[in-house]
Parts: sequence; C-alpha cells; structure tokens
Amino acid sequence: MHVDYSVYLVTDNTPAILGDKDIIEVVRAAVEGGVTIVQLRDKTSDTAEQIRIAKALHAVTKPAGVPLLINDRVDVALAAGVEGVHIGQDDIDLASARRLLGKDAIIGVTANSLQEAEIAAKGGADYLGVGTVFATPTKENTKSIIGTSGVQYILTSLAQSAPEIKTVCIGGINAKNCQRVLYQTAAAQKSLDGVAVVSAIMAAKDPKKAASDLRELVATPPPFA
Ligand code: TZP
Ligand code: MG
Repeated sequence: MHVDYSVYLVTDNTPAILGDKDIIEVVRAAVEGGVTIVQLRDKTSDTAEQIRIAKALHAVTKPAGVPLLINDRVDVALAAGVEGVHIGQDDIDLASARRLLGKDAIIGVTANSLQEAEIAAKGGADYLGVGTVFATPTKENTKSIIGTSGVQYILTSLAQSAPEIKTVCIGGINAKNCQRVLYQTAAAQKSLDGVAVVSAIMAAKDPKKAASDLRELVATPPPFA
C-alpha cells in the first residue's frame, strides 16, 4: 500500500494544546486541510474511551483515504480496526506488534538515535519517527533533542543501511520551520518523507488552514534552496 507521510498529524487531547476544541472536529478539519496520515496519541483516556475515540476518528479518516494509527496500543488498533500503530522504545516490541497486526498494518517506531533507527528498520518497521528535532513543551524529553544535524546524521547512515525505510521527523516542527528542516536535512543522501506535528495543528485556531499551509509548504521547495 502506498502511504503518503508528508504531513503527519499526531493528536493531543490535553487542555494546554487542544483547549476546549473537540478532538474529532479538529481531526476532521485537519483532514479537510490535507493531512496525509493521523496518529491518535492519547496518554490519559482509559482503554474503552480510546477505542471509542479511535472509531470516531476512523469514521473521519477512512473515507478520505487517510491512514489512522494508534500510539502505543496494539489492542486499541485491533479493536478499532485502524491501519496501524506507532510504538516507542518502551512499548510493545516491533516483532510482537507485527505478529499481532499482520503484514499489511502500518507500523512506525520512534528513533532517537541511529542505533534505534537501524534496529527498527531491520526489524520491519514501515517508517521511523525521527527526533526529537527541537525542544517542545508537547513532550518534555530534553535528553533526546537531536536537532536537524542529528536527523541528517541518521538519514545519511540509513541511506546505506536501510534505503527503503520511510522517515518523518518530529518535535517542534511548525509552518515557520518545516521548510528549513526539510532543506537542512536534504544534505543527507536520503530525504525525509514528511514532517509530524502535534501543536502546529492541534493548538491552531484554524486547524484546517494550519494543515493546508503545512501541506503546501512541505510540497514546495524553500525559497532559500
Ligand atoms: N515525540 C517526539 S516530540 C513529540 C513526540 C510525540 C511531540 C511533538 O509535538 P509538537 O507540538 O509538534 O512539538
Ligand atoms: Mg509510546
């Protein structure tokens, strides 16, 4: 299955980011605006609630041909019948997730380092979430801020060791810096396939416009290239 990773929305339901907006309506607007893939990332709801939200989001994403993945939770992905999962280094292991979800599922893995990236690529991940690029209040993990140079280093090595693996970067990406990130990392022999954002869309006053702006920026070579 061809998957377009170019503008990857990761949801957040915390009041600091979502405010009093409805998560389903924000994702609906973002899909209308042109996000190409969505991940439900919910660190607070119980299992039943996550399944309910996943099914409601899937009713929005599926007709648009936009894959929906679930962060951390293979059980929620299976229960809701969505397209895949995104797992971190402390979640279920990749081989187990693949066994449970099957070969057609989309499975992404977070990679903070080249070693993590190469293990996930060898293990059959479909894509890597590479980061954290810039420090961000959305996820406080100061130990793994790798900058655009870190992303470039990982891409350069993957060009040799895992040329087929898809990659998106994550962490502090927004409309102001996405072209710079893509341009700076394009010096590697392997390009990013997209940018993943949380607050740039989930916290936006107009999520549809935020999504369509990002889509256009990512598709356009930067003026300084
Ligand atoms: N993983 C690394 S950084 C991050 C995640 C989920 C949060 C990114 O949020 P934002 O608001 O796009 O900086
Ligand atoms: Mg996780």
